[in-house]
Amino acid sequence: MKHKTAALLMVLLYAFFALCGCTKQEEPEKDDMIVIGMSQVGAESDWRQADTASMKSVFTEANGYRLLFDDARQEQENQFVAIRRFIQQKVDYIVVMPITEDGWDAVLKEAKDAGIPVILVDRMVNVKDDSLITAHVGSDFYAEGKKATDWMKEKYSNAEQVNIIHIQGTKGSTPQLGRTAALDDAVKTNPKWKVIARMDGDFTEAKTYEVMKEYLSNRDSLPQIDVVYCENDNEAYGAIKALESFGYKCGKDGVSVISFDATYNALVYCQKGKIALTVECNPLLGPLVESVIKTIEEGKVPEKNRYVEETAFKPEDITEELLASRKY
Ligand code: GYE
Repeated sequence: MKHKTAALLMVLLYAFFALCGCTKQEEPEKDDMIVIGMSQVGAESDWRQADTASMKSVFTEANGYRLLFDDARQEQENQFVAIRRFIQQKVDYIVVMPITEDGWDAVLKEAKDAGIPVILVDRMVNVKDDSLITAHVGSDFYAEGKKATDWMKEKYSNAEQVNIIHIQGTKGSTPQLGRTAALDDAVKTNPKWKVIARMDGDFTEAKTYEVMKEYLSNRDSLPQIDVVYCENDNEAYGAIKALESFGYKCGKDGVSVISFDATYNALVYCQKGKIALTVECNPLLGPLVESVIKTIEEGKVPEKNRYVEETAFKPEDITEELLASRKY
């Protein structure tokens, strides 16, 4: 009897707390959490995975954030869908790594009309109204490309002719546009440089391996290859694999493979001499995005554009200490 009364009391108490929404399960959302809707490009490269890891390590519940993360799988349309969902969910900030630059006016206007600040990471967008973007953090891709072409100028200063294969990244993306423009400009001012082939590697190893193998399958009728300018590390791995499978030597006295990002594996390739130059592109952008958000939370205006410091590595620059300390 006693037990029955106690059980009844428990049920009544539970019903009472459930009604006023005070039970443990029905705990209201902690409204001091900053909610971030993030639309990431995909997982196409080592760089991208390091970038995602950096974001996820900063925007944790322990740090006061609720992160709604969406992987667009390299499709811009998926980014639009995710952003519209974030707007409906009334997130506090929208963080976007835009795949390509064009086509953003409408969806970003919707975010602005909803009063949600948009922070761009890594890549940029091409919009008529600059006020659609609150801030951008990332790299100066033209400057990265120039580091590569400056190195080429020095390396081939006495060459009669320099034959270049150019493997591009995702067409219309900011890193592709910047790194391509730097090469194009350098080709214009170096009459001995010749782009003998230009292919789309979409920033992936698999695609580059495929297009390079196809190209090299006519090996006997091909001119000499001096440089393969790959717009990221993963493209360089695919290119090296294809070149070696056709008997080409990559490195000193062979083909100079250039890459961008300088992630850990590329540094190892470079140490072995297979990559002649790897230009750094820093993916650890989580802390910078957080500093933009903190600035806004303090009621201040963040810097509109923030570029990260970067360098470039040749085989002789790769020390064991560098490899041991590399975080991506
Ligand atoms: O270089 C490449 C990635 O946008 C900077 O995208 C980024 C580029 C990076 O897939 O590896």
